[in-house]
Amino acid sequence: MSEVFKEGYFTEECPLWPGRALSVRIEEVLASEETDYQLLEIFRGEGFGKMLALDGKIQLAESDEFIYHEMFAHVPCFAHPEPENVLVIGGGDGGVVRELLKHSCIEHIDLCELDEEVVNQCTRFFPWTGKALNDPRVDLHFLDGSLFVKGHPASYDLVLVDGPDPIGPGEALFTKNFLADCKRALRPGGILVSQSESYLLHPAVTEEQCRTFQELFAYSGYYAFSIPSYPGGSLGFCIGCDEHRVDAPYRRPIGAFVRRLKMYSMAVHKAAFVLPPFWTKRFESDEEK
Ligand code: SPD
Repeated sequence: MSEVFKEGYFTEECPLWPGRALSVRIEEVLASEETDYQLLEIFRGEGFGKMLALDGKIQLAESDEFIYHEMFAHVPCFAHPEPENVLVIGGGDGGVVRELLKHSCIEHIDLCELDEEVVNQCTRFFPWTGKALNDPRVDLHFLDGSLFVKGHPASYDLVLVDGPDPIGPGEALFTKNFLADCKRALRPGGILVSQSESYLLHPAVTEEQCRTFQELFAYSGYYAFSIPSYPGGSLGFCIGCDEHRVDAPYRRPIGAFVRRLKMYSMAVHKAAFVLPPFWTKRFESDEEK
């Protein structure tokens, strides 16, 4: 049993935000195993429902995963005129794939997840996300995303990097080399999105990621949203495209699609990119400050 299960609580701590912790009272431990790559734990947390943690870091909570996954999938999908072919790196819980599959224009998704056991356990304990991975439009690849994308032909309309924190193996997914490889796998007009932590809790990590996206793409941005199950209660994604802005939708959800969304709307898409001056000033030139 993990050290993070102490006195009936799961506690997440991280050197990226020292001296602070997020604790959740455990109602029931459902799985705890050392896979070939990491410590995987699934438990019921009071107020959050079933939760997944990898190496002591919360990845998923039943109560609010829709916030993360809708914002991750629909912002780039609706910013693109007609995405057909998509690569997801990480995301073995299936949540982002579930949201991508709501777009009838998407014909094919490659999902590259290092740890097959994440898919096995999520399919068992989180069928509402995991079962999306059985869709015939999805191909699963169990290998390191940085190897999969290196030298890959420019064939994707969207590349989505559902990375863990930039500590240990996850660090590679935050490097400029890796993100440049992801960019090279995009077709013209393609969009790259990457989990970029909370600008409130991890400002240095988010700032560096934003600068990398600015260097790589003609148009880039960071969008943020509130989500209580991650430390700091917020998270965000960097997004980049070489052909057009991505901070407003190109298309809009209509009809039955609107009823399948709990988080995403056109207004939420645009609002998520609006950030306060204490943050935007970091990116102003000396003359603008
Ligand atoms: N510190 C928050 C890291 C979130 C990482 N990814 C979550 C995976 C959900 N599909």
